[in-house]
Amino acid sequence: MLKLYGNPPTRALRVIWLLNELGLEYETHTINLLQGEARKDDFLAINPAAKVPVLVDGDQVITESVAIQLYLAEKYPHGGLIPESLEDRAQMHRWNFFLVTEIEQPLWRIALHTFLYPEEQRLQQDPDIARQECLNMLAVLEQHMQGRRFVAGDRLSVADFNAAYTLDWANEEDMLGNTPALRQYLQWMYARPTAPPTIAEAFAALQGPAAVNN
Ligand SMILES: N[C@@H](CCC(=O)N[C@@H](CS)C(=O)NCC(=O)O)C(=O)O
Repeated sequence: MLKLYGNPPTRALRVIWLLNELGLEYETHTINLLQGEARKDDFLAINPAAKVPVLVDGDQVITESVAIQLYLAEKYPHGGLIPESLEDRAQMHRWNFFLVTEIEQPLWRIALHTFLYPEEQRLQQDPDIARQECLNMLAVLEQHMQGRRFVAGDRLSVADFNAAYTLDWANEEDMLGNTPALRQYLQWMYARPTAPPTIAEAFAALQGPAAVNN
């Protein structure tokens, strides 16, 4: 059976969405990052980068959340999540790269320099700079999504599950105020019956029922 290392609210959500969408069974292996479980020898043997998610499929070990999404979509073509035409596939790849390099990258810097790095390593100005960079790139995606239902071509593809998770993250940082098309798109994507918890829901679940009611 497929094994997924990593759990919500991490980037494992990108993979969980694909697994749900394709109706696949899998085992979850929880890795507690805060307790350093990703740095233990048994996990480092699977991913020397000490990061989640990781998918293990028989002898195949795949890291990188978007690479895992693409692997699953190709291996299980019944979902039709890889566009058939070269042109639409190129657009899917274009937006997948854009999402991780232009939108996720500044979001990650904000997380690193506001709470993940020890205080003495945090760069004071970087969160503001990263925020502006991210807003600029969100405006580009907003423009692209005018009148569109899907990121690449005219049907659902891997880029949509990547976009929805990454935009949910941007939403957590309150960055979608000037992007009505992205807010609408996010609503459509999370209305899918296969949608995993949002990042906020996953954090609330980690903190237990009292936190959800607060
Ligand atoms: N580019 C990687 C990033 C993976 C990543 O940074 N995952 C985070 C959790 S969302 C992690 O494991 N962080 C542990 C650390 O950085 O020490 C991917 O998309 O899979």
